[in-house]
Amino acid sequence: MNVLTQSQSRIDRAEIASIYHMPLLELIGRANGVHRAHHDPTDVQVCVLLSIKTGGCPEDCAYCSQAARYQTNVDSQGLMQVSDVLIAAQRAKASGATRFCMGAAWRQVRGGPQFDQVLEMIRTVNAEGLEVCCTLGMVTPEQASAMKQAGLYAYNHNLDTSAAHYDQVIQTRTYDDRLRTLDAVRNAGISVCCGGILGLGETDEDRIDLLNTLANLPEPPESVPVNALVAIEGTPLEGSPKVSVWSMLRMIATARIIMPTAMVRLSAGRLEMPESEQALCFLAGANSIFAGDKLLTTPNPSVDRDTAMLATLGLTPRRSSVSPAPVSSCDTAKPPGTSCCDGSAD
Ligand code: SAM
Ligand code: DTB
Ligand code: SF4
Repeated sequence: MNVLTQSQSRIDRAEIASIYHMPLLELIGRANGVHRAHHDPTDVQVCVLLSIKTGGCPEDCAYCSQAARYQTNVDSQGLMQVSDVLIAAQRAKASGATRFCMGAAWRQVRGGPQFDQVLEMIRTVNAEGLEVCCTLGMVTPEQASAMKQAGLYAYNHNLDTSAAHYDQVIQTRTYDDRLRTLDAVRNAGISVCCGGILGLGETDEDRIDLLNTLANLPEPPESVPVNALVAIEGTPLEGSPKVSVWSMLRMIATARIIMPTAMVRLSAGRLEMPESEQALCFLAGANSIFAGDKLLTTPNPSVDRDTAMLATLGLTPRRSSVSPAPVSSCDTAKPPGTSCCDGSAD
C-alpha cells in the first residue's frame, strides 16, 4: 500500500520540467523505452464514450459544448434509458472496445431516482464484461462507494489544467473541489482516470504543474487522458488555435515517463490529427484511444478508419480485464490491481 501523502512528492517538479523540456526526439525515445519496459508496445486499449445525459450543465467550463450558458449546437437530452445504454454497450463490445465510459453533463451527482438509474446502468454494462467508467461530475464518498458496489471499474474526473490557470477556464468550481472527488473515488477503491486538455491558453509551466499534480496525487491515476481542445463554436474558447502535435507529444511522453504504469490515452482531438501524427503519439507512450464515431458531443474518426490505422501500425486492441461475472461482494476500499476481485492491474 502506498503511504505517500500529497505533501511528499514522488518526483519533484524540477525533474518533471527537465524531462518536459528535453530535445523532442530524445524525449520521445526515452518515453518509448519506459513504455516498452512497462507495457506491450503493440497493445492499445480501445474505449467507447456514451453521453448518457447531454447539455444543460450549470458549470461554466470555457471549452464545453454542454454548458447551458453558452449558445452551442448541442441539443439537450435527459438521462438515457438503461435499455438504450445496454444496446450502445453491446455495440461498443462488438466493435472491439473493452472500456465503456458514460458521461453526464452534471456539476455533481444527486441522490435519488436518477442516481439509481445510473447504478443500474453500471450493473448492466459490467454484466457485459466491459470495464465500466463514468464521468458524472463531483461525487461524495458515499456515492463513490455505491458505484463501486454496483461494479464501477473507473471514474474519469479531469483536472484539465494547472491550479494556477484553473480560474481562467472554470469559475463555478475550484481545483480543490476536483481533488476532493478524486479522493472519494480513490478511497472507494475505484480506478482513477484523470488528465487534462491542451489548448486552454495555458503555458508550458501550467502543463508541467498539471503533470506534477497528477504524478504526485496520493496515488497516481491508472489512466491519464490527454485531450487536445476541440474548439466549440459558441464557447469562450471558440476560434482557439489548433494544438500542435509537438505539444501533444511533449505532454504524452512526459506523462509516460513520470507515470510509467498508467494507461496514457490519446483522447479528444484525433479527428484533426493525421495518422502519422497519431503514430508518433503511440511511439511517445500513448496506449489507449477513444473510438467510435462520436466522443460525447463532437465527431471522432470512424471505427473503420481507426481499425485500418491500428492494423497499419501493428497495434492490437487489448483484452478486457474484467469478466462478465456478477459483481462480487468484495467492495473493500482497495484500488484496482490490489483488490481480491479485480484480478488485474490497469
Ligand atoms: N461533467 C463531467 C465533468 O466535467 O467532469 C463529465 C463530462 S466532461 C464533458 C468530461 C471531460 O471532457 C472534461 O473534464 C474535459 O476534460 C473533457 N472535454 C470536454 N469538452 C472538451 C473539449 N471541447 N475539448 C477537449 N476536451 C473536452
Ligand atoms: C476525457 O478526458 N475526454 C473525453 C472523456 N474523458 C469523457 C471527453 C472528450 C469530450 C470532447 C468534447 C465532446 O465530444 O463534447
Ligand atoms: Fe458541465 Fe462537465 Fe461540460 Fe463542465 S465539462 S460544462 S461540468 S459537462
